[in-house]
Amino acid sequence: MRIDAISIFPEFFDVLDISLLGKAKAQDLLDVKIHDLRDFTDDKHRTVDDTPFGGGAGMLMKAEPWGQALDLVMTPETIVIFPSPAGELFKQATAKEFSQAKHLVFACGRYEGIDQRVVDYATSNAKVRLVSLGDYVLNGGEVAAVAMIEAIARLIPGVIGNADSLTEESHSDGLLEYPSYTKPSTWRGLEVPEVLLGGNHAEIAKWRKARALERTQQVRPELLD
Ligand code: 6GU
Repeated sequence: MRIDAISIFPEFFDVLDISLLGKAKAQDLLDVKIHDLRDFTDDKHRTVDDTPFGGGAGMLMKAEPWGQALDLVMTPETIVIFPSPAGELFKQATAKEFSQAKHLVFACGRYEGIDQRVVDYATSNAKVRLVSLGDYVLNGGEVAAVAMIEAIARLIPGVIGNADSLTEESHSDGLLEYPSYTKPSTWRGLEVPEVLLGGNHAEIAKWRKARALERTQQVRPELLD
């Protein structure tokens, strides 16, 4: 998969060189290119923002640097993702869907957002999604994009060595994951549940399903609706 990200803070993406994703990049399962939006300005101050028409607080990102940057990376098959608290919720199903794409572009805005015509322009030339991590506000799209890239990339075949670990985890079956334990079986007076110490796999599966349901009911009941 090819991923381009456009940002005025390319350093936010340095963490993608660490751990599994770094390995995936090294193995060419993942080709990530980060673009500095200021490279697409043509004034001495490399200006990317301006005041909003109609007034209001803060600054908006100007359209033309985005136009130049998108023209460089966007094709009709590209999914252009605008991280935004005003977008659809990013879920495991979204990560799964995006993991099957050939090319993603993350267009990371700062300040109060990007001139709407940039989204409209991208919509005319590619597939576009506005996507939010959740109901809170970040200072820009970079941290959200890094989180989404990690969630997406780990679903690409070969990125995670043990594919079984993808099917057992939280959200893969719509439930939160059951609790897990490792050795020793007694630690500081706390015991591992008895059923896990025997080898009855049917009983273990039943116990895990019950704990997953119980935990989901307690902390995320809306997931059961
Ligand atoms: Cl994707 N962007 C920003 N700026 N804030 C957010 C978000 C995204 N998701 C939740 N809050």
